[in-house]
Amino acid sequence: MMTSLTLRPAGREDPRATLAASARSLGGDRAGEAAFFSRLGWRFGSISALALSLYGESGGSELLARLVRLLHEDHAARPPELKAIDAAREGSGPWYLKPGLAAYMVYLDRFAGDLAGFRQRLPWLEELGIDMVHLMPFFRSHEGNSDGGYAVRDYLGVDPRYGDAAGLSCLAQELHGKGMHLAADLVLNHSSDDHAWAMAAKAGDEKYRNYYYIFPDRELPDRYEAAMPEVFPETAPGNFTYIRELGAWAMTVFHDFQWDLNWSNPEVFLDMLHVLLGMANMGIDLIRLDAVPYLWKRAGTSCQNLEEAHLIVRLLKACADVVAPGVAFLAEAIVQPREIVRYLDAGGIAGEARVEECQLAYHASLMALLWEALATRKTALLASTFGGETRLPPGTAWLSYARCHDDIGLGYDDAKIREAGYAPGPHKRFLLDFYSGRYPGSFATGRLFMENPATGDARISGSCASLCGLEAALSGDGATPEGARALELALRRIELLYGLVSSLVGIPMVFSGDELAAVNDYSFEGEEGRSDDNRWMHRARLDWDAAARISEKGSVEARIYGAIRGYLGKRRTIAAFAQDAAFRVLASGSENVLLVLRSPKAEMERRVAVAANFAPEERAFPLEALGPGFGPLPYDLLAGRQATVLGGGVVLGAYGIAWLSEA
Ligand code: OTU
Repeated sequence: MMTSLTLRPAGREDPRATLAASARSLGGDRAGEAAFFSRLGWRFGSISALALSLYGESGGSELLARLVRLLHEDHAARPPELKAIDAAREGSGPWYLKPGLAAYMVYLDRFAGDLAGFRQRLPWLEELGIDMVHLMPFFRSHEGNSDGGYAVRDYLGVDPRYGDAAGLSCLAQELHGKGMHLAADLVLNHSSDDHAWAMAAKAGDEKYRNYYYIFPDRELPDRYEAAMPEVFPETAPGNFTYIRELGAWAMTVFHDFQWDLNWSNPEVFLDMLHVLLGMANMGIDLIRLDAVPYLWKRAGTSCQNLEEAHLIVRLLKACADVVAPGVAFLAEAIVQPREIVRYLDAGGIAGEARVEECQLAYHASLMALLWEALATRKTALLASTFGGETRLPPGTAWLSYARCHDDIGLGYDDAKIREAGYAPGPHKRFLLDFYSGRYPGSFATGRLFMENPATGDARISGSCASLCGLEAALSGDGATPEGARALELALRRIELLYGLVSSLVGIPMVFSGDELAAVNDYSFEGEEGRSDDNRWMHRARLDWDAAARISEKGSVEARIYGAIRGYLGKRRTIAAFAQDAAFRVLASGSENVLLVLRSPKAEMERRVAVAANFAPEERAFPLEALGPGFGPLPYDLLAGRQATVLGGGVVLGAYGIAWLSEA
């Protein structure tokens, strides 16, 4: 297939010309081939430089030739309709910057059973205002406990419980037909211990033993352990597991059945690249790179965010640009704020702006800050951290969210915590107590996740609604004035969080169940393989009886569904809330009020100020805080009327949020 292609190391000669000449000699899909070779020429410099710097010692040019052959084959296998989408996307701006784009994260089985059921439920998402669906892991995974599908056994094999590859492609096509997009996980840091590679390793196959980090004794594992934190200290302490069949230790940073893949082995790179391109060829538009900070390990370091992890993402990206240029990457990097942005780094050569790593990343810092502000009622840390963020490089955007399937990690910048007047340790303790309901007067019903007595660390589990106080309010007496107030405040907190997620920055994401204010589900406690992982309490099974209540006036479901649908719908019409519109935190003069000015790219469009009150009582901020342009009575796009201005102060109700438009 590749016989006429001459590979040259990146030198003075223009590889584009060489490759285009090779392309001309090929038959078949001429236009497709020409496009492939033109993109290969465009990205070849990066591909060869990255491959050589990562794997140069393990046979550089041979590896490069195999890599290009793989790209060519996976491109040949790319269905024509996806190539047509690629071509269309290359001609327009990035699809994920489409105005108003909103995402939804959902478990197939908990929402609709399987792929076929999911297609029937699509109208639910369309009605809500969703245009991108992230299906939680659906490839075949570990028997028994599979860590919610994050221990993958067959990277391109759709779990028969959900359907098959054809069903997935049909869903992708249907979504594309509706102008919607599909996101899915590439769990690239580790495979399941019953994946064929791990099985071969256990059977004594040397090649596959080298796919993992396997050590004959504790010498290296102990050196690694000295500097590595633990991800699941309660249920999977340590980062290594003794494997009887191997008579050796495997690196298992997550659970003991999730073996870390050895990305310093180029064979792993090539196989996983093929998996990535295979996913792209199924019609997946956005590939979520699970646990991406962990991709490279070096004894003596935390084994997170190492430079080589970034190089791997860059190499994967350059390769995807050649085969499936319409596909984007989403970084799942739940790490320190300053580390997260590095996965969105844009590089590129003079005059040619292009994204070198991921186009999107979860805004985990914003998520954690929102919960911090809700507990403290104060916006100092949120304002200083969020306000101090630099603008993202062109072509990238945040995915903003309040809740997802994971725990809430309290990842803040210690210096900023001190600036806000707290001590990092006690402040974290307070938040943990608050959200696990131990703090006197807390409204939240949550639990600690993975408490580590050695470090005092823990994270938080619980659904958005329960952490906002709905579970407690519903168990109280709604007929009493206190009960009614507790319910009202809980609902307002949910509205506040989703209102901010929809307007502060980036693309909003709804976590399935939140649109119905689903409270914690404790049935996981009796379920095998789940009882020791309390993240299951916030992974809602969508309650379709509750869903029917969205048309019942006065119901909790109608209220929250209506609010979220309203945010997503209104956001679509507001140029200042575009994914790449600028933001600036303004001084509100109130410790409870966050004030953020959003400015659209086009100057003739109106700016919009987002004002949010984190106190359970009314608050006001001075009209002048908005600066000139908003007039004496700013218009609140959310309420659909002019804001209340009293004595020069803009009034916000308890937990109130307003989207104030320039006159
Ligand atoms: C991810 O999360 C997934 O979202 C989890 O559901 C998986 O269990 C896990 O990977 C293993 O595949 O530690 O507590 O910086 O924080 O990857 C969740 C990223 C996790 C990690 C994150 C991980």
